[in-house]
Amino acid sequence: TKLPRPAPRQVDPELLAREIVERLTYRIGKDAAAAKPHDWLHAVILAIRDRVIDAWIDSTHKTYEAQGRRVYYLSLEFLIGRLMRDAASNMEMLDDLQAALASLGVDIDIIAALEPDAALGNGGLGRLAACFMESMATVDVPAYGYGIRYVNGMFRQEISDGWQVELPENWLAHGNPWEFERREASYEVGFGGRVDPAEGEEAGPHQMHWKPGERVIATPYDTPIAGWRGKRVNTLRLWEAQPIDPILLDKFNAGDHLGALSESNRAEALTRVLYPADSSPAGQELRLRQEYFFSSASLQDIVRRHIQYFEDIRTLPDKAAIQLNDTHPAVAVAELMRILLDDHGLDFDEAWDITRRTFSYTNHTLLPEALESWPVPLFERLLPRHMQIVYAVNSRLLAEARRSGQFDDGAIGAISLIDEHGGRRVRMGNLAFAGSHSVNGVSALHTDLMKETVFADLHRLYPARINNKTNGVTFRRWLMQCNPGLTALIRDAIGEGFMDDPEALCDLDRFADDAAFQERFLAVKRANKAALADLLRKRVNARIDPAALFDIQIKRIHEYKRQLLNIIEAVSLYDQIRSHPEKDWTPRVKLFGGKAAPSYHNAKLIIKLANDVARAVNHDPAVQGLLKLQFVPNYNVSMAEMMIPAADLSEQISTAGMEASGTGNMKFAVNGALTIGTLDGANVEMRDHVGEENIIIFGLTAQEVNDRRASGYNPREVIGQSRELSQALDAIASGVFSPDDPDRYKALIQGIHEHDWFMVAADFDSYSAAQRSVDALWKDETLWAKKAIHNVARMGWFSSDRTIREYATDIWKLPA
Ligand code: DL6
Repeated sequence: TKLPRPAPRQVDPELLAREIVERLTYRIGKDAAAAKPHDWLHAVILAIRDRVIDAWIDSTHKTYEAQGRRVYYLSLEFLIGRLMRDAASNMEMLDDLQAALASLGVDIDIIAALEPDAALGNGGLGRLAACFMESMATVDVPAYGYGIRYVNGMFRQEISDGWQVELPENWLAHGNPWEFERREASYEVGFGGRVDPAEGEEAGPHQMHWKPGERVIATPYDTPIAGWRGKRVNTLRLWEAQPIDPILLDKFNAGDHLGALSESNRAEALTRVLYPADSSPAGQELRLRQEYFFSSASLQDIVRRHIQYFEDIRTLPDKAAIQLNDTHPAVAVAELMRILLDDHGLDFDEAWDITRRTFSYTNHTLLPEALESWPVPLFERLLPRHMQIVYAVNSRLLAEARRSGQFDDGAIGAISLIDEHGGRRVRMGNLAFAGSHSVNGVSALHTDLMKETVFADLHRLYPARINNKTNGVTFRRWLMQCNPGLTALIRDAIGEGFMDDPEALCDLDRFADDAAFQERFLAVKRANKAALADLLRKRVNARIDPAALFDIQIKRIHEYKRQLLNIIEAVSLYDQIRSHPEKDWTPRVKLFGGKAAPSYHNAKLIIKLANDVARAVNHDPAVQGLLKLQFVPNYNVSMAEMMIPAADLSEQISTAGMEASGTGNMKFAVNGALTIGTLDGANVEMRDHVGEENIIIFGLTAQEVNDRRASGYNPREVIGQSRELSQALDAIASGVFSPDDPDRYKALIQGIHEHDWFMVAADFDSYSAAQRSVDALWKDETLWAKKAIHNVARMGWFSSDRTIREYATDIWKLPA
């Protein structure tokens, strides 16, 4: 029988205003006179959400009816940011919402700014997962995102006396109107305990019985993610850990009030915090517990759904494509094997075949310190059954490698799931590789390097497995929402086609030389710069001139990303301006933003250096108006949405071969900033798309970096040959910028003299020359505008819709 469904709703401002007031009254319990801005925000979100729900239910029906394959995106991070505008815009109700709120006397900008940034991620990897969720819904891929509902996401950064201070970010403080708790879909997740052979006549030879010593409940919270024009709404399912017994009453009654809550506290600690370590594994046991917790809950959920609809576990790969976002969920490979062997009694080879056909894995970094591995004793204690499975898989893997006859003992050791150097460790990258039918990198260069470095031997064994899927970003958030001025201008020029097909932006190319268009384009940029200047004046009391060139580097602080190169170059420029104030310098504002992992000493020191240099430069009357530095505290998704549309120059200056892709680089270019960058990550493909005359490339290539290191790179010699560089380094090392602690930067600068692992000295002169060419170009406003317009026009390929279509066709094998 057909059950009644609500009729589709029209959107018009009057109706919407009534709906908002109704939510305010009956869900929040206030009338308009008593409502505070937070109440309005909640009421608005509920009104948008209710419309999203209609589309959500339709999408779920459509998926069930199609009986096709679904995608499950497992990620320890989803850096989704604010959702209100995103959802309203994708549901095509933003204009009506604005009008509805205006009729109620509510300022949309004021309430939008109150929505907390859902910062459930560190940086690029987590933000990519958020872009992918939106693009999967947009291109009509039936998908679930699975992750953790951290109570405290990425820390809030304050700057105190120039130093980073980390404070907890409490995004759930006012509740989260977007999510739905689904207690009925909870699962138990076990840890520790013992493993016995399964009993009973039917038990297969590989079947075991794992009796965990500790169990917690995983409860899901679902957030609907609406695609563009509300075509499909997918689900982001985030797990929270809860105790089996919230309170141990016998202990409580015996007077042990704290002991009575110990189990509850232990369970809740599991999903309490996001590890704020970017590109390096948090060594803590808690991290492995988090990884297994969310992998197990997600796998149980996927298998339960499959059995419910398709009954036969053997058809899992036909109905489920599970994408592992980096190695954080790699233990899911062993978990699915456990479920197939122990719960479904399959034999080993069949279980392994199903597993491999179900999983695929994306690698996001080649940094050796970021390749996750866990000490065998820890893994064995926490996951005794999974350890057995890893050994069993490994013995078959190594036997296959030996049989192929191509590998010596060294190569066999590199293929092994167990690293035997020093203490024995389980290599999660190798486990993910072995357990997947597809392994992809995130830019062409990164994928090539994966084949040559970390996975060289596994690639020889399985040459068809590695493939490339160059990252992309969603243009809904990173152009249409964050830059309404530019969006309106583009729409005027080429129509609305680019909103549904970002590659249609190429029509804009023909306006690059159009003087009237250039003028409007520059006016939009100036307005965005003025808005940012205004925000920074309010936030940090910064005085910056919107007429100056805005040169921006925003990303996690890491030595390989080379914020240090940028700061040293700024010191050198400062020096030159003071020596030659009569020259025709291009006025520049250098903005920095980003968080450092709390335990990363040099990264925190680089933040302090940026602030020290800023203080000296900004207070020096000799450079007033020509150079200004500002470190913007607490860089996050919302701040990116303000800074990127205001940028003239985008700094993408990592040591070549070290940035897997970058996605900030793409966001800047589509908003009309020119890139100054190395041939690293996706910069290489950006150059190919925008044209080499429209991007400023400098420095060593990845191959040259390798060759220099191999042939005994001598930074002292390089420094000796560059007067500008040696003067800047000496100034920093001798305490010119840190008179209160002259030795503060001695060791940091000494590192450049002694080994310069990140090739700061090697690239300095080339970077500095590139910056002076930027100065010269800035003086030719017409040429600058032309290049910037070409950037916007030619970046359509970097839409995450394109990336997702490639995943869907090549990896998930969904119908086109
Ligand atoms: O693929 C998304 C993003 C890339 O754009 C960055 O280049 C890369 O550094 C980042 N990787 C990580 C690694 N974390 N771990 N593991 O965040 O991925």
